[in-house]
Order: sequence, then C-alpha cells, then structure tokens
Amino acid sequence: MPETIFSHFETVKFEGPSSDKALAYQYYDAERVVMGKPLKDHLRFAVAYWHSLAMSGTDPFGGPTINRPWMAAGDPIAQAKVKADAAFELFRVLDLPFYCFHDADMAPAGESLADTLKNFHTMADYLAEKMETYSTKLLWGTANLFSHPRFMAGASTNPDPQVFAWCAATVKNCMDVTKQLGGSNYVLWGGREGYETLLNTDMKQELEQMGRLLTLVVEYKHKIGFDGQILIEPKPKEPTSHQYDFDTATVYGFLKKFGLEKEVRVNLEANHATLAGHSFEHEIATAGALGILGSLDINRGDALLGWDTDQFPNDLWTMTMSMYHTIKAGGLGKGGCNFDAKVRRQSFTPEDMIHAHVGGADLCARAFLTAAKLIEDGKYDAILDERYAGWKSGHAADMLAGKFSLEEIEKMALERKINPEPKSGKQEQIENLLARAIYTDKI
Ligand code: XLS
Ligand code: CA
Ligand code: CA
Repeated sequence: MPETIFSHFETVKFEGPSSDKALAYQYYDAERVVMGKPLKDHLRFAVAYWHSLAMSGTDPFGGPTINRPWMAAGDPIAQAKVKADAAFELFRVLDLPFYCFHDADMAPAGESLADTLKNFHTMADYLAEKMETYSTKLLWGTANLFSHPRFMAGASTNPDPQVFAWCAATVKNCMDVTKQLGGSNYVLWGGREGYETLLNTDMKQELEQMGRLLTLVVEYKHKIGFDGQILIEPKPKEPTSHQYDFDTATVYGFLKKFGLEKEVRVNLEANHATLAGHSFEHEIATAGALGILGSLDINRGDALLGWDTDQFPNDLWTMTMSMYHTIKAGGLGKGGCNFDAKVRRQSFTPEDMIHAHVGGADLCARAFLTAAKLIEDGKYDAILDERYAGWKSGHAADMLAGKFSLEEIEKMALERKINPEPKSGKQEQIENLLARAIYTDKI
C-alpha cells in the first residue's frame, strides 16, 4: 500500500459521549440498531472527493492554501493515482461507508473529448481496484459540466448544440463508470443550467434542451440496467444568477412537464436550501410531500454571508428537524448523507480534514438518534395528529377524497350552520418539547 498523507492516522472509532478523545466518534455508533437497522444504514455517510481531495483553498481574493502532494506538477495520471491512494486512506481513517465523485475530481482532462474519456476510464479502473482492497462504496457519481470554459453559456442548455453533445457523451460515460463502480445513485447538478441575463436567453428553448438530456439519461439508465436512482440537485443561484433547478418545488414542476416525476428524485443540499430562502427541513419536507426525496448533501452556509460556503454542519436543531422530516419521508433508501462540505482555507492540514468529518458525522448521528426517539416517543406526532384529526373521518374525509362538489359543500356548510372556532397552533409548546428532546434528554 503506497504511503499517503493520511496513512499515519488511526481509524476513528466510536467511543461514546464520555470520550475526551478529539478524533473519536461520540454519537456515530455505526452498528447501533435504531428503528430496525444499524445507524450506518440509515445515514449512509459519504465523503466528497472534490472538497476533500481536489479543493485547494482558493477564493476570489487569494490562491491555494491547501497544497497536497498530487497538486504538484507531474504526469497527470500518476498524480491522479496518488490522489486516489490518499482518498481511500482518508475513507479508511474516517470509517464512513461511501464516497462521491465528479469525473473531473478523479481524472485529469485530456486534449480532446476522446482523451478525456480515456483518462476517466483509466482512473475508473484504478478506483475499481482500490475498492477491492477497501470497504468504501460509491454513493453517487456525477459529471462536472460547469468548470471548463466550454460550459460558460450552459451545459445541456447551451445555445451551441456541440456543447450539448459533449455533455451527453460525458454523462453517458459517467453513468457507465457509476454502474461499473456499483454506485447507488447518479446525480445531475446543473451548475451552468441557468442564465445571467434574459437579454440573450431563449428560456423555452433551453428548458427543452435540459428536458431532452434528462429524458436521455433516464432512457440510458434503463438500457444499461443501472438500478440506482437518478437525482437532480436543486440550487437557486451561483454560478448563474437564475438557475433553472431553483428548489425542490421548481424541479418537481420541471419533472412533471417532461413526465419524469416517477423516474427522478432530488439530492438536497442544506446550503442550497438556504440560498433559496428556505430551511433544509423545508426542502426535505417538500420532497417528502411530493414523493421525490432521494439523497442529502450535508453542509451549512454562513447566515451572515449570502453564498455557498459549503461548511461542515454544526446546527443541532436544524439537523434534528431535517432528520425528522427525512424519516417521515420514508428515509433515504438508496440515498445517503454526503458531506458536500469543505474545510476553511486556513485549515490546510490533513488532520483538519479528519476533525471536520468527525464533527459532521457526530452531529448528524446525534440528530438522527434524537429524531428517531421523538418519533418513537410519539408526543410530538400526537400534537400534529390532533391538529388534523378533523380530516380523518366522515364528511371531511369524503370532502378531501373529492366526493362532493363545491355546491354540495356549500349546502352542507349552510345546513350544519358551521362556525369554525380558532384553535391554538401551540408553537411555543412544540418548541419547548423539541428543545428538551434536542438539548436535554439523553439519547
Ligand atoms: C455545487 C454542488 C455540487 C454538486 C455536485 O454547489 O453542490 O458540488 O453537489 O455537482
Ligand atoms: Ca451539492
Ligand atoms: Ca454547494
């Protein structure tokens, strides 16, 4: 096994809440059985190849601060292999079950499309070899259709059909590799699928193009027998001012238009939810209500800044409610919790990367355990059930089921002399109940 920058770290273990060891899990007890299965199978944590291995700490005002050995000049494939060696050692140290990648994170671009695809398959074979030695599995693969200048005016939504064809060829190969590596999902995030100005944009045409690519992706999934989920990742802005996949509700409308709402689900990112003016739990609950929750990108933004800072999560309340709505939506199934989060640019040591993931995994595990306990205990759900109890039977149930016309409802309302009385929404009572569950009760 080649020596890497993560090789000298021990594998992080679960030691429980009383442990004072910094690099130990206090709450992420992978084997603890909750609601019928081990915690690791509910959460399905993944490490993001891009933020953990490929990111260099650049920002709009300054250059790289995170210098990893594979970022030095050298043969690009040899360097990509050094990066892959380090990636799998990082996965070993963290002992998290999955990883995620973009083609561009793990393989260097070539001079032409053919060269680029050749490099990609060379590296895919290398990752396949690694996966025989290590236990880490692939949660999802995706294509980077946003970094290269050829995508500046859009990927599938580009006015130039050659760019569409480039994207289609790339996505086909990314799906092949995702299947080859046993991936559970294939993700499409439309980084450049939007516009800067309507002055040069034919929106109807662009949406048709985006719908075409997605339809082709779904057809190809069935053709090759890929049994993972196809996921769209909504984001409202950044890089473009107006992104077509604004949020879950917008994506659902798009899927309906193209008849794909049974084929495609969403991968929801916390920081994208807040950029859209929503909370993470709102996006999860929306996807749950529409039956399209697929997977989660776990991170946080900075409430004082207005952009996608992709920080590791640390808000227990938000995460607990996000886990609550995830469980209520039926859980993550083939999806998982991908740490789409990066360390700050001053945190340039390999150890910083480990601290970041340990904290994130512990926060999510604790949030999940609390959410599961809340549901099992039933007090919170009882308040909600009581609030909507009137709809469960009799005329109200028939009214909801569409058994009455508008005139019939009017007649009943007049005959019964209805006069609805205001009822308390109990917000503060609920907040207190949740605060105890989250901050005081033992889990
Ligand atoms: C960027 C997105 C991206 C997707 C995958 O903001 O979060 O990283 O998750 O392309
Ligand atoms: Ca993401
Ligand atoms: Ca992001």
